[in-house]
Amino acid sequence: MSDSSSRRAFLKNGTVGTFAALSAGTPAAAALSKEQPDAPSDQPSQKQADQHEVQDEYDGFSRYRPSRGHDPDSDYYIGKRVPGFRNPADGPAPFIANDLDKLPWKMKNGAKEFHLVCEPVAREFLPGHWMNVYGFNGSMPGPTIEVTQGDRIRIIVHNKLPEETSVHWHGFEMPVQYDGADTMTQNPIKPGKTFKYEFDVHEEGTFFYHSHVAMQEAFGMVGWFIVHPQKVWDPPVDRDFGVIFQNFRIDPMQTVANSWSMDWNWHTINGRSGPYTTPLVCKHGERVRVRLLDFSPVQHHPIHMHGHTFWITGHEGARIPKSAWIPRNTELVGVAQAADFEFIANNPGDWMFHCHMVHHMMNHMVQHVGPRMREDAKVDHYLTSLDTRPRVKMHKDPKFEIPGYPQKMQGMAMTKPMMKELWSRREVKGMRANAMMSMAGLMTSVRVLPDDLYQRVMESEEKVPKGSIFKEIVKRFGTIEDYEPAPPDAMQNMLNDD
Ligand SMILES: [Cu+2]
Repeated sequence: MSDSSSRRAFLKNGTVGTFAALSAGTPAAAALSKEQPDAPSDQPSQKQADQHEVQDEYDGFSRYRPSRGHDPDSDYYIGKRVPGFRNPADGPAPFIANDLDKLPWKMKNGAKEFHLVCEPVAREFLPGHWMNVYGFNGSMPGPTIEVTQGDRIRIIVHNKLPEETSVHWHGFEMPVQYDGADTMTQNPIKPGKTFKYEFDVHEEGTFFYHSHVAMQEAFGMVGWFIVHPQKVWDPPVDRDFGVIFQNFRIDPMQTVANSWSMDWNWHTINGRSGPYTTPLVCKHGERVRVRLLDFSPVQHHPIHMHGHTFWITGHEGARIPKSAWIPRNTELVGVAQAADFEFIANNPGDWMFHCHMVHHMMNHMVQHVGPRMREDAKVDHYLTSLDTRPRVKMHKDPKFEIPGYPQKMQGMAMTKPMMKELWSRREVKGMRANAMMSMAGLMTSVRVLPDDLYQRVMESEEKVPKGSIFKEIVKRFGTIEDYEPAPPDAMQNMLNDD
């Protein structure tokens, strides 16, 4: 057990001892709670590391139960400056963008050197349903570039697309020749060619990269570019998640986005549609950051989180001074904007985290056609045979053969293999048996789990029955007498047998 986790166990168990004065409400606690966040702001020293102690409660706000605190002007109102368990001396919490890789680098001639490959990509939006999009290094969105403030970086961009491109480093203040805005700042990178971008990163925050060709943006060409600050942001978080929200127009019978469209029917979070989106799993009491980027072609997303109130602590430009942080439960994130949500996970359960636009909470919502899936048609076939597009087989189920919306729309064609794949993921273990029915499009969930349940879900290999984790949370934190488990076979009438 590490020092920090033993301190944590110590504090959670409420053992009386050296730290008894930290109990909320004592004069010492009040003094500490004022002093701690204002600790000297250089690199964390050993002294600071030793000082990183956390409390269960701050000015009436508890990290373990729903609460707001006593005074809206308090630093700790709705958990505003309540620190996570992580010791800032250990550096920033690892950045996690589920379902996306990180782009490796090597130190060369004084710079972190990355190789970024622009290419057509097949992406599995839902189990078994692959869409043909554009991306980077085999992924859409592309792999995450992660650096530290002050780094010099070199990115060699390889163009393996069948057309010209350029890559823009969104938000960075660098020498203009590397801005990637063809043809204003560079010649386009021709197919098969490379281009070198190199600059010093003096900023810190939530950035991203993307093709600077508009139609390629609508094909999905984006990726995270996270810059960790040299000094860990205060207060420290335990989790640092990233989710990229995108819209695509992919007509029935097609697998290729219509990048000219002004309407959108497929929606992805990190390249997957609900319920294939991966839940953000954290432990009860932790401080959590979710960085959210809207890289949809034209539509904005009001992002709502259930069961918690979060603070907006940063935007795509920079970290926001604490005096300007805003508490919300719904934040509107516009196209090409990013927002950093931070909250204390003080309310255990499986909580929806989603765009609140009705049409963004569905998959393949297409007027007069209904929710039809299709088999693969490769992007190269598509582009070379526009007049004779490959036929795509439709599902045989009669309820999907009748045009008409919404009366004939009887749910998504969810096959048994799809359901099996959805439930094979560790992150959904123990959710209610019908949880997958409630998530589509731009929807995912934040799971707040007590330590032992977190261990069962995320770290153990034991079989966890559907609904068992949720029921246990109701038992501990709710009213079990009022709780009805989901009927185990409710998904059956949604299933399409082919
Ligand atoms: Cu939306």
